[in-house]
Amino acid sequence: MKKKDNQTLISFYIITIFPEMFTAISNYGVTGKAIQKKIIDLSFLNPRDFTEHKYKSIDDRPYGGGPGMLMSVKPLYLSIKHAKSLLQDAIVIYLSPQGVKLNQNNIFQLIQRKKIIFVCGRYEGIDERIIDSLIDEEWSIGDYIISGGELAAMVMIDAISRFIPGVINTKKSLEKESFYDNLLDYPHYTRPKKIYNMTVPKILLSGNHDKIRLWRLKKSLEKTLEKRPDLLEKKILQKEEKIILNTFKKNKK
Ligand code: 4GS
Repeated sequence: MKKKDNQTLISFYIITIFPEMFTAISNYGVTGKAIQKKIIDLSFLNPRDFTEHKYKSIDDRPYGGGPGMLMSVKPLYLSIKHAKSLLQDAIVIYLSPQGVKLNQNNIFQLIQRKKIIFVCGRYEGIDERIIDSLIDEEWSIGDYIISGGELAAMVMIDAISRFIPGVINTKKSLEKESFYDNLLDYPHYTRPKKIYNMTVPKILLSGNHDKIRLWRLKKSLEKTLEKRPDLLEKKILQKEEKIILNTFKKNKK
C-alpha cells in the first residue's frame, strides 16, 4: 500500500480547557504512532485563551438557579468559531449523554468525515444556544456521566483512527476483532502450550485452517448468543452461521 508523505487523512480540532489530557492518546500506542506518521492530526483551542477578564474565568452560573456551573458562552463560542475558520467545512461534534450512542457501525461512518471539531464540555455542560447555533452532531459514549467531554473525545478519536488504513497493522486484524459484523471475538491463546496446568484447545495446534476458522466462528457465535444476544438480533446471518446457531438450539433441548 502506498501513502503519500505528509498526507493527513483526518484532522481533529479539539476545544478543551484541558489539552494536556490528550497526551494519553498522542503519546502512546497505536494512536501515538498514527500522529507520528501524520495519518491523523490533533490541534487544540483552549476557551481560556478567548477570555477577556484578568481572572480568565471560563465558567458561569445557570439562569434559573440550581446546582453546578456551566461553561461561559463567549469564550466557548469564540473558540468554536475560530476552529471553524481554521478547519473549513469541518463537522462540529459535541460529546454528551444526549447524543447518539456510539457503536462500531456508526464509528465506521464517521471516518468519512475528514475534518472533525470536538467540543469538550465541563461542569454541568454548555449553554443550549451554542448547541443550537454551532453544533452539527451530538454523540455519546454511553449512558453514564463523566466529568468532562475530553475522555469521550479521546475514545472517539481512538476508535475512529483504528479504521484508517495504516493505523493498525492489517485490514484482517480489524475484521477479525470483536464487533466486526456484530459478533463478539473468539477466544485467543498464545505461547506456551501449557502453563499453570492450563492448556490450549487442541484444534488451534492442528494446523488445519478450515477447522480452525469454523471453531472460531462457533466460539464467536456461542459467546455472542450467551453474552450479547441483542447483537445477534441486528445481525444479517450467513447460511453457515444459521446452521451453527440451530445446532446450539437443538443441543439445548
Ligand atoms: C458524556 C458521555 C458525558 C456531561 C461532560 C456533563 C460534563 C459530561 N459525553 N458521552 N458535563 N456520556 N459528558 O457524560 O459523551
